[in-house]
Amino acid sequence: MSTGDGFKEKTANSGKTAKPLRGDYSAMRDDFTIDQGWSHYSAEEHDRWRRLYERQSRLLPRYAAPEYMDCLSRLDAGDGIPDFERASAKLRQATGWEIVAVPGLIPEDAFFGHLASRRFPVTNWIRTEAELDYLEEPDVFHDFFGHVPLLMHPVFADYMEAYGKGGLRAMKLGTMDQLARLYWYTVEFGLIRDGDNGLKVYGAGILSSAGETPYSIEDSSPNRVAFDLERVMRTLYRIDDYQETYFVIDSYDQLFTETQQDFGPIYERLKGQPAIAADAVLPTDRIYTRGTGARKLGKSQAAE
Ligand code: HBI
Ligand code: FE
Repeated sequence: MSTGDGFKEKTANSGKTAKPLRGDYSAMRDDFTIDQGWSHYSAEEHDRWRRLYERQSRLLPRYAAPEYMDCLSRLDAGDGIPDFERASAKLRQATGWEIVAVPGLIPEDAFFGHLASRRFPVTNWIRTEAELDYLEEPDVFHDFFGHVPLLMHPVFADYMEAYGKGGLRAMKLGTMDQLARLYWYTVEFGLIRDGDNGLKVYGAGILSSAGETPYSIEDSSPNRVAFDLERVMRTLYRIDDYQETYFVIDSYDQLFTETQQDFGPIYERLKGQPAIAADAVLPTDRIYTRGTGARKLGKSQAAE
């Protein structure tokens, strides 16, 4: 087995989490997957899932993209931590995707390799009672409730496979940072225009967060800017707080189309250009809302 502690240090130091990883990586297969161990979940863990699910579900009608809500209901996962095999049967039927259980964060090449083969890695442990509102590493609630539903949507499912293939290419070209920003500002924290109904959430990092779901749509603090691939690929992001800028797509087709082009020339253009601050607004931006930045100001004043 090539992993053991060496991998933990590597991933733990990959900037995603400052602490050693908490999952059980000892039984991992060479592709970094494990058995989910569905029968081992306790009644308390299933109860915690139900409370997280009910709390988030109350927010969905007002804030979530309609396609996400439709897919989530088809997964019928409200009664307890879902059995990945049963959910995979529904996913395969809808879009050919399936879930693979993992102990937590896995190396980028393994992660992209799974996406490129229509397999989504879902962490098999659930957060503790004390982490109900915030945890650093993705747990089964973030991964399943946030990421899995839209894999039932044909166009988004195509985007995720294309993203995985793009990620494998980016690793060879040394342009991982740009690809990670694209993932962050779409798959994790993306907003979408919902016709005349304003902006809605499709990003998993928002949809699995009780606080950031209303914040991303209603709060005056963050910027909301129309999606532009190169702008997103240059823009830094926060891993320790709500986002300072959200990017808005017009449709999932737009996302998929953007990944069909050859990223080579884009990477060439990006090479000479500096990264853009997470709270910046550019003269070239098509702006939905220019944020006040109050959240960041409030925190900095509190820190004084
Ligand atoms: N591993 N299990 C897991 N889940 C992720 O979301 C994940 C990962 N490894 C790497 C990674 N994400 C990021 O590098 C990508 O989001 C770019
Ligand atoms: Fe995620």
